Amino acid sequence: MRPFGYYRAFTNIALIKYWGKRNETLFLPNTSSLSLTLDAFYTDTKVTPATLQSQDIFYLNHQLQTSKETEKLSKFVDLFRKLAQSDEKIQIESVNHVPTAAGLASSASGYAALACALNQYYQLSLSQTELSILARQGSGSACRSLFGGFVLWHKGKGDDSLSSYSESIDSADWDVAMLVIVLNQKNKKISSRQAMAHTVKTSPFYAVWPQQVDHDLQQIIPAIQTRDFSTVGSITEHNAMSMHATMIASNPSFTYWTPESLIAIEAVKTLREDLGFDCYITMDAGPNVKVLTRQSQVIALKKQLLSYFSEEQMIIASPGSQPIPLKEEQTHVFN
Ligand code: 2P0
Repeated sequence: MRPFGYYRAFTNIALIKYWGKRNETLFLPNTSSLSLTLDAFYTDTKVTPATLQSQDIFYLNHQLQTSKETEKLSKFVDLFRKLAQSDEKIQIESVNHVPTAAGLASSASGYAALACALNQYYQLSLSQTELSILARQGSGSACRSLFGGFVLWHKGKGDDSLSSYSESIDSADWDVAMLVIVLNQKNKKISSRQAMAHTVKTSPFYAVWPQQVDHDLQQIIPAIQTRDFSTVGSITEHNAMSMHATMIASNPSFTYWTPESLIAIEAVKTLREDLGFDCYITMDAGPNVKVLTRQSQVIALKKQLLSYFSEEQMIIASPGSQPIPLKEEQTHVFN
């Protein structure tokens, strides 16, 4: 039978953020971080032998990618080829299932899906933990998408790659949801990779960031375990605001926030303070605002936010699972 790998991996949103690397080659972070995997956004990735064996071939959303893009991915595939003692070239077809123009990062689900598809293709039988270590070397946040629910990515020690992996700490099969408010990207986007390096180098506020992350993790993990939603929410919101403060304090300063982001932040705070919704904000390397809320309140919350944003701008997500294998007959998504 012709070798084949085909997986779906879900994206994740950090509640305690990863911002800054201690080793840029191995993607080793300065701090641990914690995320929630979401069911609404995912990547499907298929790996098959390359038609011509001279080079890897990469299609993203049905478009053949440039040799520069493909080379980046080939370096990642080399990690698996080394383990499989293979020099075979492959074809990778990835489709991101993220609503059009959502501007949500897909590198987390992308590298997680690719790691799983390569594991299957090369019949490596690697564990989820081992796959999280490999996915990390494609994009840091990808290592958290190897698991479902609430996921902790351990920062690890020194330059020891094997010490920095993720694990699921709670399945999140309780009253948890996320409402993603999709906003326009007006500023020129600075990649998160460049942005975090710039923050580490120039922001005086970055000096206190690792201590804050340690403190936030110590508080949020027991709150998740006891399902203390409002504590989980307030730590999440404060952690995100603090990460963005480190960026604003970098030199030259920058921010991913837009005027619409501020409108969303204020609206969510008003609904919490005036109407008693359990809703808390988090934001990443873009203007979109994600609202951590209760599954039991998310529809009513979305209704309230319709006075600010359109139906199409708001996407409800539930906790997602670890990556799932797809069957060959499901390849219709590639047609
Ligand atoms: C996170 N972000 O924890 C943080 C919060 C964005 C803000 O991880 O350089 O694409 O590939 O390791 O994982 C986005 O950065 O960066 C990210 P690389 P990545 O989710």
